[in-house]
Formats: sequence, C-alpha cells, structure tokens
Amino acid sequence: MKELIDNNHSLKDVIFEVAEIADYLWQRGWAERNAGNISVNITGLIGEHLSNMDPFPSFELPQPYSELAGEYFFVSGTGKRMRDLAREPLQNALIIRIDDKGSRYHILSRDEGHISGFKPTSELPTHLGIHRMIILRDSKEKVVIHTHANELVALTQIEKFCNEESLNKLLWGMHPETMVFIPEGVGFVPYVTPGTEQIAEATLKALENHHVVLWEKHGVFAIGSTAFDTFDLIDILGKSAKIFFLARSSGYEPQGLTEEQLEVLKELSANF
Ligand code: 2HA
Ligand code: ZN
Repeated sequence: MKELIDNNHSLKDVIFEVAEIADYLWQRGWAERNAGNISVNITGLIGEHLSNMDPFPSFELPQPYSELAGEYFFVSGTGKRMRDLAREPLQNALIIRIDDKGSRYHILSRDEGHISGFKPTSELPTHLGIHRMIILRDSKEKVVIHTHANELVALTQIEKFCNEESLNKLLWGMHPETMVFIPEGVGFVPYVTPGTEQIAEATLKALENHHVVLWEKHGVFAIGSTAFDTFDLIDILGKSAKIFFLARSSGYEPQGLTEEQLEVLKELSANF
C-alpha cells in the first residue's frame, strides 16, 4: 500500500480526512467497540494503476459487481475500532481493488505486514452496492459512512417514527437547517440482520431518493462527495433528534415548525 500512497498528496488528504471523521464518530459516542465503517472510492486518485495483481491476496465477493471492475476503495477493516482508525488509518483500513471481472477483490496492503485475518468491513456488500449505484447513476458521491448515531437510533426504537413520513416530519420540525440541508429527508430501512445481502438491497432502495438512511434499531448510512460533507448530514439529523429528546426529557412536547415555515425553508433550500 505504501507505494500507492507515497507522494500521492490527494490520496493522503483523503485518508487524513477519513481519520478525522473517525475521530468525530468516536468523540460523539457513535462508535462503541468496532461500530461503524467507512469506504471511499479512490479510483480517481490512483496515479499509476497496478498492472500485476498476482502478488496481492484476493477474496471472492458474495456477488459479482461488474460495474466496479478495476475500482479502488479505501475501506475500514472488519473488527477495527474508529478510535484506532483516527490515530492510525493505515493500520485500521485497507486499500482494495476490485478485479477485472468484478467478482473478487485484491487487498493492496500486503506491505503493512498484517494481511492475515485483516479484511474489509462486515458491511462490505452494502458499501459496494452503494458505490455501484453511484457509478450507475453517474453521480458525484465518493464516500459512504455507517455509524451508530445515538439519537437517530433511539428514534427508530419508537414505533410511530418507524416510517419515512413521520420520521422526516419530526426531524425537519426540530431545526430549520435540517430542511435547508436535507430537503429530501431520510430513508428508512426496517430491521434486517446487519452484514447481509438483504440489508444491502433494502439500503440501496431507500437511498434511491435520499443521501441518508436510518437502519431501524441499528444506525445510519450516509453518502456524500467528501467525508466531511457526509458526516455533516448525519450531524445535522442527529442535532434534530437530540433537540426532540431534550425537549421531551425536560417534560415538554416540542412544537415543531409549521407546514408553512417548512415550505419556505424548502424553497430556500432549492435556491441554495
Ligand atoms: O462495523 O457497525 O453494522 C460494525 C458495524 C456493523
Ligand atoms: Zn453497525
């Protein structure tokens, strides 16, 4: 991995940015133990593409991703802690390259000396599915973040908020900037076992019209152009949920913004 990164300042910047975000996730209390994962499509930052993949160990993907053939990703490692990723990104994440058929991935971090048992995140199917969707729709997002944002997870423990309509009405109503920055609202994925193809499928569907989706009783998946932008989306939504719980826990029912106020904010957002 070293030779890919040395002298590649854009790639180094992205890795440092991911490390900074990993620190925020940990500081927020959203990243207990090995919770959460991050991936970045770095293909555009790889200067000289590797021609011989043979020296690098490869592993079969659960399904082929032909649209991702030849793409490179910086991806957090399975079982790795966000707080460690923050301090030592190269020891807690990997660079992988999808092979030319899209059916296997090569780990390009052999020279880090800890290849055995060091694999990408358990949520790799969801991450790759999302990166494929982004490529297919020719959109500009490069970063996928999954985290266990407390207040947002807490909302999905409340049955009446387990649908997009009530969730978004609540989140938009708690702070004007939520509508300004996230006018399309959040998607909602009813509970599915983490790490499965089924949750990947449900997440992709929910992301068709959103940049952020909530996984019931589990966490958040968000996509953005940079790690900072992606984190901001989760942060804004987390703020709204926090305000709701703060008002509630002090014994008051929050009023929320009115339909008219939200309409004005939506127009503002469209002209932003
Ligand atoms: O990476 O958060 O959902 C650990 C998880 C799995
Ligand atoms: Zn998780």
